[in-house]
Amino acid sequence: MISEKLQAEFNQRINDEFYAWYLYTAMAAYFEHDNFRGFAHWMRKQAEEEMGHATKNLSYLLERGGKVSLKPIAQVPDSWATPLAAFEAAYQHEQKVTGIYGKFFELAQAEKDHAAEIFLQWYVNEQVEEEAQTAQAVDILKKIKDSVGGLYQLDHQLGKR
Ligand code: OFO
Repeated sequence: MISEKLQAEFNQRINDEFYAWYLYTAMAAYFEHDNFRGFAHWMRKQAEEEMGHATKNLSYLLERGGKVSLKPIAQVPDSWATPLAAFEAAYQHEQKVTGIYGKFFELAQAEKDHAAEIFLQWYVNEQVEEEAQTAQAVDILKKIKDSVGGLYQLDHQLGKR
């Protein structure tokens, strides 16, 4: 049986991951509206991943005999000033999530819940990829600056995700 403390944290993580799904869905809609179909496709794929992260936590909490309690999902923005601003927001979001899972992992260690600790290692590792891919897009967009050609080339590339 999982502790009350960890149960509350798992419920919060489920909410965080649904929020991430919401955020990337909003970004996909923003890009599609602006006819950046490749960026939109990339964001939709990312949103699907976030839904997977949410349900992975949810299934685990149930498997451990915990109670799932779904909270409201906070509102997300509906537009960003530029593609760079959107990817910067995505990168900042992922950095925040990395910190959250780091603290959660430490809590599982403090609670001596070895099973939860091992389970959470997956998220700690996943965040390496989550940060790397958004950081890479930010870096390229900064290099592209105002080049429309460069922007559409990246749009095409990310559309292959
Ligand atoms: Fe769930 O990794 Fe991004 O937020």
